[in-house]
Amino acid sequence: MTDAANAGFTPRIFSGIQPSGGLTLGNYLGALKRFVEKQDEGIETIYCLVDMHAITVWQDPAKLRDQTREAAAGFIAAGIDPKRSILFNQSQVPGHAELGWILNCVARLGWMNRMTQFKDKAGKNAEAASLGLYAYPALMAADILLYHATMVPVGEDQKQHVELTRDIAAKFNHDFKVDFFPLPEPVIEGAATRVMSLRDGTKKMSKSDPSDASRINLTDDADAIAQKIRKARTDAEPLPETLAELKDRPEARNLVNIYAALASEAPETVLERFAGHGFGAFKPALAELAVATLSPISTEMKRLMADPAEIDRLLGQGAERADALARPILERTQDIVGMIRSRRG
Ligand code: AQP
Repeated sequence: MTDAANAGFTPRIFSGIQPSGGLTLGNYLGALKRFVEKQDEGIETIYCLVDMHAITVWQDPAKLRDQTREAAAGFIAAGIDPKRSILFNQSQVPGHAELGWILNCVARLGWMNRMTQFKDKAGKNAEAASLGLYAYPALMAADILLYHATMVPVGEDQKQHVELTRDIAAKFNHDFKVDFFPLPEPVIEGAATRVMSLRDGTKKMSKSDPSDASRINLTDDADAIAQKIRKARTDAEPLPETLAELKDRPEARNLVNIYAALASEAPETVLERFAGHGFGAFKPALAELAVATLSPISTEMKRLMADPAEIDRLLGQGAERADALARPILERTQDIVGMIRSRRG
C-alpha cells in the first residue's frame, strides 16, 4: 500500500502528550500550539493524554491524576475546544491496550531495538527498565491506528515512532493481505520542532528534567518566566544576520527559534530585527513575548483546575466519543486476525 492509498481514508489527526509532569514550553511549541492550529483548520482532531505511556516510568498515583487534569486544563486553556476536538485520557478507552497487544505481535524485536527514545530513557541500566517502556512505540502505533488517523503532529523527537507506526501498519496489511490501516504521516512543522533546555542547548527541554530552570512550565508566572529567560545559558556574541552563523551556537539558536515560534515568524525574520544586538537586548524582548503568550494560558489553566470534577466530566465525554470511533476499527482488526467475538454478536 502506498501513501496515495491514504486518499481512501478520512483525513484525521491524532496526537498525544504524556501527563508525566507539567507541560513545558517544548510541549506547547512542538505540539499543543500546532494541535490548536489543526483544529482551527477544520480537520477532525483527536487528542489524548497518554497516561498508559506515562506509567512506563514510575509515577506517583496521586500526582499522575493531578498531572492528567493539569494537562487537560493546559489543552483547553491553549485553545483546544472539547466540542470540536476529541480530548480524553488514554486509559478510559480500552481499545488502546487491546490493539496495542495485537500490534506487539506485529512489531519485530529488531525494529524496537533501533528506537532511540528507549535507549535515552532507559539509560545505562536498560535491564532495569520496564517492559512497557520497551513496548511504548507499539502502543503509540495502536493509539494512532485505532482511529485510522492519517496525520500525527509531533515534535522532532517523535518522528522515529511515527515512522515505526507506518512500518507496523504496512506489515499488518501485508501479513493479512488487507488494505486496512492507513500509513500515517508525521507532521513536523514550525521553528520549534525541538525546543532545547535553557541550561544546555544540546539537550531537549523536557518535563522530567530534574532542573526546573531548564524549562518553562505552562504554569510558571510572569516573574518565573522572565527570570528563567534572563538566566538562560547563552554566549557573549551579538546575534548574527544569518541562521547559518548560529550553527555552532546551540543556546543562541534555541532562543531565536523560541522567539520565532512564539511570534509565528520565521527565525530569519527574527534575526533581521535583532542582528547586531547582544542578549542584554534580546532576552528582555523574548521574556516579554513569552509572558504575553503564556500568561493568559496559565491564568486560564488555574481557573479550570479549580474545578477538577468538571475536567473529569469533559474527559469522560471525550472518552465516550473516542470509544465510539475506535470500537468498530478494533472489532474489524480482531476479525481480520481471526479472533472470535461471539459474546458481542
Ligand atoms: N523540547 C521539545 N521540543 C519540541 N517538541 C517537544 N515535545 C516534547 N518535548 C519537546 C513534543 O511534545 C509532544 C508530547 O511529548 P510527550 O509528553 O509525549 O513525551 P516527550 O517527547 O518524551 O516529552 P517530554 O517533555 O520530554 O516528557 P518526558 O520528560 O516525560 O519524557 C510530542 O509531540 C513531542 O514531540
